[in-house]
Amino acid sequence: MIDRIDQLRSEAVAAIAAAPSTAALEALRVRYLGRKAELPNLLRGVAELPPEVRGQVGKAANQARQALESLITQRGAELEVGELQERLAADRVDVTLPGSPPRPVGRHHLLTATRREIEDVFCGLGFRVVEGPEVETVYYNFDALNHDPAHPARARSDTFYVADDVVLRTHTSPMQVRAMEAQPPPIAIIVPGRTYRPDSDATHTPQFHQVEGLAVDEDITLADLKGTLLAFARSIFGEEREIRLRPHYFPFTEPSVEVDVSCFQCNGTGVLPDGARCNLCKGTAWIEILGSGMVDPNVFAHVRDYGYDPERIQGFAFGMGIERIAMLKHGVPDLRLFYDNDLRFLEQFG
Ligand code: 2U9
Repeated sequence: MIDRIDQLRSEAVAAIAAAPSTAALEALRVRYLGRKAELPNLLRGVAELPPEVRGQVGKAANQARQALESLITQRGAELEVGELQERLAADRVDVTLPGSPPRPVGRHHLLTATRREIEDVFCGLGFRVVEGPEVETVYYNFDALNHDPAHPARARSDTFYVADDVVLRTHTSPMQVRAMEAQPPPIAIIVPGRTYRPDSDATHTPQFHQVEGLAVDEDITLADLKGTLLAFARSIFGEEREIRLRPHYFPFTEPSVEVDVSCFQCNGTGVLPDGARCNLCKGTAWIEILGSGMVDPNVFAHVRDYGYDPERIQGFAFGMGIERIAMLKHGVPDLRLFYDNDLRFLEQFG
């Protein structure tokens, strides 16, 4: 009987030491120490054994049971540690990973990139960016900007009318009037945004984009206008550029000028290195980029009550088409490319 106990004990010791998991260990515990197992059964029968072997067998069986119990406890602890490590390794979440699969990064449309570039230049010169409504009243779009009641731009054929006194703004100038109503001088703002005119051909789309600017103070002169626009032209078209002002007419400025930049293809010579006439400036050495002028006192008269006394203050204003600036700077041959959404065009920029 002692031999059997020793045999059971060594068999169980080997199996417990090799148990691959806590589940397998539990199965071994049932097999060797469970209610129906051989060793406990033997222990229960010890009382019925003859007295001369009772003590020896009881002792051996008891020691075997205790040894197996402590081995199982020890092996169980080992397995639990190992299994916990495995679970931790398998379940680990890397909180530094992106929350969702990375998407391809997009790019700015060339018109957006150009608008931002223009905004950057004027912000650097102390201007603030202001935006306003695209649906405007006739008062802000025309009357307050010194447009004669018979001005041709007011015609139903030249402006999108939403109602008799409401239009899609034909320029961003209305917002400059609103900005003056909101703030006394000095003021220096630029107003980028969508504008609308019912033109549609190779060089006009019914919706286009403008940036207009306005600077008003007691001592603003045409020299400030020229210095500001020279800095702008050089930032956008290159530090070697010059500008020139040509007399013009706009309803809201007096005097008014059109502004040219020296041609950046032929370096302001009108001639290409091979002697051919420059095709960009058509041999004139200059390229028109925008319109501007000193704000007409009649415009200030509309905002006199907001601190703009035409006798005390003066200012300059300018306006440019973002499409035109982008086409010139990047050699875009056709305005419609901006609106076709052809990726072969869009992916060349930004
Ligand atoms: C106020 C007073 C004056 C804004 C100005 C221009 C000249 C101009 C055109 C450029 C090309 C429009 O996009 S375009 O067709 N604009 O030439 N704009 S001065 O003058 C203002 C604006 C607001 C209160």
